[in-house]
Amino acid sequence: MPRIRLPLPDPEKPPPGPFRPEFWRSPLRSPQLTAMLGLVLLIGLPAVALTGLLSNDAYQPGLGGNALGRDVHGPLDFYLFGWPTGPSWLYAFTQGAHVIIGLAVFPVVLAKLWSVIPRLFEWPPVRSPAHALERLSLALLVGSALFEFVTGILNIQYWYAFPFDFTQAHYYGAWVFIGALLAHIPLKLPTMRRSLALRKAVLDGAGPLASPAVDAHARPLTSPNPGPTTLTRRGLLTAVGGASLILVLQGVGQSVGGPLRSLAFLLPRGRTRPGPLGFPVNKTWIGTGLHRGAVGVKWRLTVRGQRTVVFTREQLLALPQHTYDLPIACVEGWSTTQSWTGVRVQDLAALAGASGRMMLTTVSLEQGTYGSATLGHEQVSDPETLLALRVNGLDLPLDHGYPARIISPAIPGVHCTKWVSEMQFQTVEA
Ligand SMILES: Nc1nc2c(c(=O)[nH]1)N[C@H]1C(S)=C(S)[C@@H](COP(=O)(O)O)O[C@H]1N2
Ligand SMILES: [Mo]
Repeated sequence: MPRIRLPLPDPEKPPPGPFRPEFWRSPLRSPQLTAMLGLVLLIGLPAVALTGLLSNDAYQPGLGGNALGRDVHGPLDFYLFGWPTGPSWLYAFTQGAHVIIGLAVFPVVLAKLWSVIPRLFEWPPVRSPAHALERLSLALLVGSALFEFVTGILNIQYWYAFPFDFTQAHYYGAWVFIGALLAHIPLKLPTMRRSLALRKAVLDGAGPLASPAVDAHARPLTSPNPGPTTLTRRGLLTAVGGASLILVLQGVGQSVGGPLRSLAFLLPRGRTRPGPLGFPVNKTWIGTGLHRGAVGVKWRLTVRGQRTVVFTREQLLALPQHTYDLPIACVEGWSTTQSWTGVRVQDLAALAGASGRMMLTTVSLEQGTYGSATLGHEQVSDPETLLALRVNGLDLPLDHGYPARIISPAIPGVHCTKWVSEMQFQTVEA
């Protein structure tokens, strides 16, 4: 058998173009720049990941029909705790933080990728099995980071430009990202610390910068053939920081709302389409395509527990009414607190003979993804969880879910079903 020889690339002779170190001419690239950006991401990225996992928990995907929307759960579908109902602004806070910090670090991620781009064209592309593994983990890290940021930002703009389900893709993409990040941090932490220490030594007057020799094989980030300086490093960092700040203002305007809402120049809801009471409408009544008659005098609410009870809106209004200030906090990051009045979900459970640890499935007149949601025991047993009939002292507007909608403290807005027609209480094991 003749030995087959693969034409291995000559390590000394990279093909022309980006594979040659002198192709990369920016005088700004250096291990120190990469380390500074890395330090910001070392704090920012775990914060985004953690608040994202909290958001997943708040969606209560373990309950039928919620979030991941699957009945079969894989090994990564774990939820550490039942989502609490207090403080009522909890989800508005964690999700606002997820969106704001995510927006803030996005320009830093792009700058960091720019700072290491010569490494993408290392020559030879693969030196050893270990090197191949390292490059694969980097490909997963960069790919999943870009995927998470792009899908997240498109999603908060309500631009569903992708053919797959956002929640599932963003959730499983996050696990790829978290795994790759956990592998990357311990590998690169020593390099980052050495680069920052070196920078400090230079600032303290210890002499000219020398690249820290951490990995002798890796392509140096500093250009061997630097072009003229057109932007200082401080100028670059100011531009990146400025971009972050603008996006943070957008995020704060969107999440905190109120007068700050006018800051949110990218806001897809509320600025361009304020609701009838001046707070955002996610899906409008017209958007459901339902017939007006469906919410007229013929509308009934069916409540199923041990027995089935049917209510007209007048009968619901004749039950004890309670008023609470509660936020609607959407996964897209916006939130708004209003004063809701209606019947306690607890009271409706009692009228249908349901008791003990319960979960509740709400069904809307509207069918489809948002037409049903499940609330867990924590929500059902909270006295502030209402079937709201009125908001800010007025009958619910059609756009906000007339004749009746769910409102419950600290949960994602997507669980606050509008145009409710049926409530099903089920007893669950403790
Ligand atoms: N039937 C139905 N209920 C719904 C929705 C919907 O599209 N259809 N959107 C949900 C989402 S995602 C949010 S954030 C809130 C928004 O409530 P609002 O439109 O009254 O602000 O309603 C929730 N309830
Ligand atoms: Mo939402």
